[in-house]
Amino acid sequence: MPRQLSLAPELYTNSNEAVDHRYMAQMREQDETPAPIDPTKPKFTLVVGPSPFTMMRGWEFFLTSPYEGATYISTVLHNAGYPVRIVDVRYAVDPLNEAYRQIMEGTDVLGICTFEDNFPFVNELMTMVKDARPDVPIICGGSLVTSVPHVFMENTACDIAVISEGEITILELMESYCAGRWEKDLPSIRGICFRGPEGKMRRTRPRGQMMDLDSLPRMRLDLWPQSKSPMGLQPQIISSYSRGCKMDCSFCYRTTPQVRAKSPEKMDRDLAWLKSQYNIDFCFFVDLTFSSHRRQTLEMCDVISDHDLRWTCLTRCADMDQPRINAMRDAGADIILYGVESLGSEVLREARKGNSENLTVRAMRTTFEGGVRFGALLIVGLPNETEESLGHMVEFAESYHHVTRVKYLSAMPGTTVYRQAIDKGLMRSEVDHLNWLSIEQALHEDEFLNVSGLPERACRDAYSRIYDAYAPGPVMDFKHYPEHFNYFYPQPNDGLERSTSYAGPGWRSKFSSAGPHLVPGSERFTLDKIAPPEVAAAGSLLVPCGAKKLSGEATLAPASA
Ligand code: B12
Ligand code: SF4
Repeated sequence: MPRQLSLAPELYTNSNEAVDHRYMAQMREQDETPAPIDPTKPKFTLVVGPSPFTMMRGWEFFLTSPYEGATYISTVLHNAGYPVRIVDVRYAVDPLNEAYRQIMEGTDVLGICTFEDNFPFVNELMTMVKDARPDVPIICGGSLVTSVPHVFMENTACDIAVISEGEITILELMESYCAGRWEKDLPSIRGICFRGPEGKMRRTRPRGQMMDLDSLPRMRLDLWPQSKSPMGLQPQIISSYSRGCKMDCSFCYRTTPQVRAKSPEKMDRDLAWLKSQYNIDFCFFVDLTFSSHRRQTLEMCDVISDHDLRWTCLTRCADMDQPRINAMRDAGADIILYGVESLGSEVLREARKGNSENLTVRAMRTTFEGGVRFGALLIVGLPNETEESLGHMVEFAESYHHVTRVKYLSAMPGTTVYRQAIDKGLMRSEVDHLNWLSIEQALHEDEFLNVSGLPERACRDAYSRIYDAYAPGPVMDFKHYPEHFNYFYPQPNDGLERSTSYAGPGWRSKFSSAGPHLVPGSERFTLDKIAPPEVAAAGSLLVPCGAKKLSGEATLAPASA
């Protein structure tokens, strides 16, 4: 347990009351034998909104894959007999009107997945739905509403905010709703915020996290609309064996921070199901730190190796050694993503990262020697970064060409960095900041909150050079490109021989990043419009960001590229 916990203390509790055990038992039973869909039960629509986030070449599958949070929420409801529909507008041209249209096709209760980068969409959608159908209750869940429930309850039409893990809470909420008992029950349903009769936000006791992840059902990926599309489900999926992280970095938000893991037997059953039902061939294990515990990592690799998968995962440099890398290689690991973030010792100390340049170099050598690819995740603009330490990071990237993601530091709600940004007056209001976060595309022209105080030019130059030094992602033959996608920056430079020997010559010559189009109206949220002038001047003067040039200057390549 870290010494200083920066996230809300209520996130560190356990779902260990009688009611939790009842629903965990129900989830297990209904995984074996799902209840038949009962047409008299309320129709539950779950909306997955747009994100401006782009991915570098070889990682596009990550943007379009069904993902775990929405899958688990819809699966437990489906298995309990509710008619559930996922409305996935992640890459619709006009996500707001498309989501509204689909909701109006038949919804009794609306669930919305909230993320750091979709506040304006969620906010505007809730207003539209409430105007048309005030009788439809709106339940929000996910990382954003968990980090700032007060913003939702004070500024939006959200009726109920589900905090942290959602499987038990949504089952309890819906059972009570079906029985017409919300008025009486809501104050005692743990893990929610709702509006009391006087209109004031009320927060119930925390739900906490399940201690036994084996209660989770096997994921029903066929609930996603992609499974009914002409090409069917993509064979690359997102999955995990654990939730939480033992660390507490200053810039990172964890919706379910406590470390909990499935048993190897459960993992084996899950992978066998995913393989046989959905014919998957690649998995991104999104455990926050896949290799944190040596014995467990070895056990999980043993399980994975029985399922003939190629895969990738996220982890920490400090949590790698020869036995782990060998087991990961033997189980099919293609590239391992490491949260390097920075090389500056003062930067890493301030960020509570528990990493150092030495550990990074050691992890990189261990990974290379194990025959696995090393992918560094880097941040430009953390507190205490200097021009010198940034320059060193650029040299590191250009020497090895093993970067898989670079981002400007983002003040994510609920984190230490976020609170510091508020204290320093970098935001006019939390709502302004949330609106602004919806235009961050993970491209070099993004606007940024200049927390480090470095010159904008130094940050942008470092970003561009690091970006150009990245390695190919693991899925170069991705076929499920959506019809409406944006393709950025053809890059004729192949980088090191290591990259071409993996991905072939010209591997990023058509585009080097791809992602959805920005949502119409994004131009309302640029820093010059929503932040103090000195803040806009420090991180948005030199290049127009995507939202400023919405007229469409991005390079477009054919959809089938
Ligand atoms: C896979 C992943 C992605 C993928 C897939 C997208 C996705 N939407 O999941 C991609 C690459 C696209 C992605 C992109 C981004 N991500 Co991301 N991502 C993750 C990751 C690694 C796993 C998510 C996951 O599946 N978790 C496991 C599931 C079970 O947990 P969950 O998603 O929180 O869902 C549970 C509850 O939140 C709740 N719940 C969720 N939705 C709903 C809806 C309802 C109605 C209810 C009742 C409950 C409920 O119940 C679920 C089950 O318990 C997490 C880290 C992590 N391990 O959680 C980060 C994380 C979610 N991402 C994060 C961020 C910031 C982003 C980006 C904005 C990029 C950025 N700026 O860095 C983008 C945009 C996200 C988006 N709009 O989709 C942050 C979110 C912080 C925040 N406060 O919002 C996280 C927590 C990582 C981190 N520590 O920084 N991400
Ligand atoms: S950045 Fe990584 S190591 Fe740090 S708290 Fe987040 S998931 Fe854990």
